[in-house]
Amino acid sequence: MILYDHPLSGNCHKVRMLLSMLGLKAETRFIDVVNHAHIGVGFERLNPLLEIPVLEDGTEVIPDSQAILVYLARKYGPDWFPTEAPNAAQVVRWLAFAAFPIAASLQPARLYHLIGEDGDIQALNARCARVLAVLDSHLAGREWLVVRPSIADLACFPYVALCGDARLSLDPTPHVKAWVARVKALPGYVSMPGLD
Ligand SMILES: N[C@@H](CCC(=O)N[C@@H](CS)C(=O)NCC(=O)O)C(=O)O
Repeated sequence: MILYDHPLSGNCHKVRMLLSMLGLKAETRFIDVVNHAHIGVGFERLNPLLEIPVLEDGTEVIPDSQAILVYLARKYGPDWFPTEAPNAAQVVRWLAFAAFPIAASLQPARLYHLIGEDGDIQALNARCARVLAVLDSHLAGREWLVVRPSIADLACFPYVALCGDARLSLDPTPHVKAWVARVKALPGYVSMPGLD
């Protein structure tokens, strides 16, 4: 398996966590998305959107962190993606939450501070607060986003847990803070810069 990766990418980290939790090894290929060095060098054959992560597993090429989590769970770790209809639907709901609300708030707020990416930081901070409040009320009285640890938790985890890079605190959302600690305690958990 090959993971096209950048060590500071939270989206790549979702995949690194699941690979490790499943005891799978992947060769990593560094893709310098920060300096746009992946444009015009053939990377678009792997992902026409020019985004990482991309996973290659034999002849399969899977772009998008959520899609990769689904692939890895279905193929190598079925416990991570419940199949009963209500739980499967809830997992997809939180994969979508990672792909849209989190990707439009915590991810760009982090990049604004970390690498000086353009953005309206006040608007982003307001969106981050809403996203964290939604998660906090869902996690009140629950340990995991869906009945047990699943790819839903891994999809939502990185940019929430990396909120210090976005100069945000989890103190106002104690249920989210406790969930972050639970994810970090899962067997096979791996860290990345900004998470400790
Ligand atoms: N929906 C995608 C988003 C991936 C994404 O935002 N990747 C960023 C790095 S974390 C990227 O490759 N950006 C490069 C660019 O936009 O040029 C996923 O979940 O994998």
